[in-house]
Amino acid sequence: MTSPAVEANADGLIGPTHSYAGLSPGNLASSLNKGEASNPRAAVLQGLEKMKLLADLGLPQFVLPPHERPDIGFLRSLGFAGSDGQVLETAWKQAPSLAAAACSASPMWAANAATVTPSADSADGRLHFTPANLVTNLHRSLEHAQTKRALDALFPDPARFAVHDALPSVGHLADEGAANHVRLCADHGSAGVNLLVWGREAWEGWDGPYPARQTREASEALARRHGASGVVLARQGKAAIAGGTFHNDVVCVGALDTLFFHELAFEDTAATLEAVRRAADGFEPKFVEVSATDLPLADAISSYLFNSMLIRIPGEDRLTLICPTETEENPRSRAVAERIAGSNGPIGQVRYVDVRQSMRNGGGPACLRLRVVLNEAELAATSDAMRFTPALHAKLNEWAGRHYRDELTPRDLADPQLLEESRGALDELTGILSLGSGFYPFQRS
Ligand code: SUG
Repeated sequence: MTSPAVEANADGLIGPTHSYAGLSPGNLASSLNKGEASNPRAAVLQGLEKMKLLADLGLPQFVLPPHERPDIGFLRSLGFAGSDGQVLETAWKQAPSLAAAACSASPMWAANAATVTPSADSADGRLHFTPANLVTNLHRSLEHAQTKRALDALFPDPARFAVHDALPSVGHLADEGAANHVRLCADHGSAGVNLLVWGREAWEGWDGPYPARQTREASEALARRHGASGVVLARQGKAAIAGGTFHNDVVCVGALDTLFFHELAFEDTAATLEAVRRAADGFEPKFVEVSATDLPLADAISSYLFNSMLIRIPGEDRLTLICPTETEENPRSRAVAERIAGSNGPIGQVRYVDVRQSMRNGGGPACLRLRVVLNEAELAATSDAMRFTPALHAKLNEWAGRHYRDELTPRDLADPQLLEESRGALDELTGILSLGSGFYPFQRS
């Protein structure tokens, strides 16, 4: 069934504990910047500017609230006791790695929030979401329950939206959400191809230097529970993972009929492209491949050319690639981006955005957003209060200016005062985004 639809973005609002704690092995930027001071205020403002750009270009834009961090409930579940401040202080003294996990602002990377199947592709005609269990990294495994709450708030009508629980939190079903999913289609409202990229099989012996974060079994389960059509499963390139491609979206992005990817993205490129071609119903997919000669994998990863947003600006024929400024600063990456935009292929324009604070943790423009295809009735059924507008932008800028620090070292995360500041910020945000009382755990106790 085809009905007119648009692609909206829901971005993770960057939280007050944004920091560089080196929590993600295999994510080279996270390891490289471990221990550096961060600037949470600059980070959240950069994220808001990106949302503004997309909203100004005519794409519906939503805000997903940060999670409560430090996650005192998690630390209590591990036996730390006393007042909330004491829990935090003792955890930092006795188990700093657990405490660091409890403080991460990682829910900002909304591409990992969930896997999304638009209603045009689902068996029951609803729009399906499965929050990702993110079990590969401890700090990220704490996200899915609150992510579900946020998605329930943004997509409240169960007749139109199915917000599932995460897959069981076990390594066999390790799932990283939309970062390993690309949807191709003739237009957003018609049936698409759902390319699900996995890194390892649940029972295989994994011997790579870095974790493969998505299992084949998890990807299959997502497709099954969403009743997704047009499914293509593909194995991520092992060499890509070994080089620091912790999610497929570090080396691949797709939109409408176009798949833009690095030569090493898939283990078997020819078979993957052939399967996509076969699954495409009523359109001819366009493949834009970049060779390792033109752009060595290491440059692709440090400059995040492929972690760009690929969008069609309303009224334009060709696609626009929204890259991070790091792409512009890398001569090889920039040359590739400009050559592609200068050719007469499907991508006609490149723009650059500054999301440096997030980039230093391995999160580019594409990581910060969850794409959701919505038909008119679905768009009308979303939460108005979570829609990004100039008025909300002004409010959030002012709110961040009052609540966020402009410098945070990993050591500051142990400060009970930061806990109070963060809660104060989130309490006020609950009202701004109309999230309802008890949205955050600290509001319920
Ligand atoms: O899961 N970084 C995130 C980055 C996620 C990027 N998302 C996508 N590619 N879609 C991760 O590795 C680092 C946190 C730290 O080290 O403090 C972190 O979690």
